[in-house]
Amino acid sequence: MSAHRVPETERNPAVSTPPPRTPTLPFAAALDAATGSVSPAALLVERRVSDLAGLYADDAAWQAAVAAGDPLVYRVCIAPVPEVAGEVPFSITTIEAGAIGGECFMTKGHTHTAHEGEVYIGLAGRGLLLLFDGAQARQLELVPGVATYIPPGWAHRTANVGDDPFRFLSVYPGDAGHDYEWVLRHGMGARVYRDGSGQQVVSTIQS
Ligand code: S6P
Ligand code: ZN
Repeated sequence: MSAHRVPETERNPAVSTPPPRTPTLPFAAALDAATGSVSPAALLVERRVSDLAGLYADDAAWQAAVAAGDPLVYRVCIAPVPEVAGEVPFSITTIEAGAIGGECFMTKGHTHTAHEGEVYIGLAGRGLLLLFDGAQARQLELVPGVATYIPPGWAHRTANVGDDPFRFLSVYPGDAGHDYEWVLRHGMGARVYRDGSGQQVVSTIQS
């Protein structure tokens, strides 16, 4: 039996074809593990302490850090790949070494709005990847030579647990989408503190 075919003339182009855009051409990018640059890059996102309202446990320490110069916490250098279905964007995140109220410098953290995963690859320094699905929390060491997998449905955040800048490459589906509100409301199931030359992970899951 032959499949039913809609004649070309009867198709609604507004429904069956995605909006026209310039096709992305193949390209190579230079990744600099010493500076965190991606070249060519389309965008550099910078997050300072003041951009991280409501994320650190010690709000007084957060306010003091804003008042004391509002230092840069992390930046993301993003390759020129469109964030649309079918494309695979990538970027390098650099988190500076530091802490607020003892809690390690970290990214905002987000969930993907689509059921899509992601891969993080360690490039420099020492980091911890925090994962939370709303019930279970996991923490994975992220250092050079290690790739970590973030499954669909898991919120993710990274923290610098070392004394030098921590850098990693992220590669994700173009239609993943980013929801920051979920992490603001639910947290990450754990917080990471500096503890001498190491780190201490404290669970925040209520039992
Ligand atoms: C994107 C990927 C990373 C983060 C970056 C900054 O899906 O997970 O590129 O965007 O590490 O973190 P955040 O939580 O501020 O987006
Ligand atoms: Zn992500």
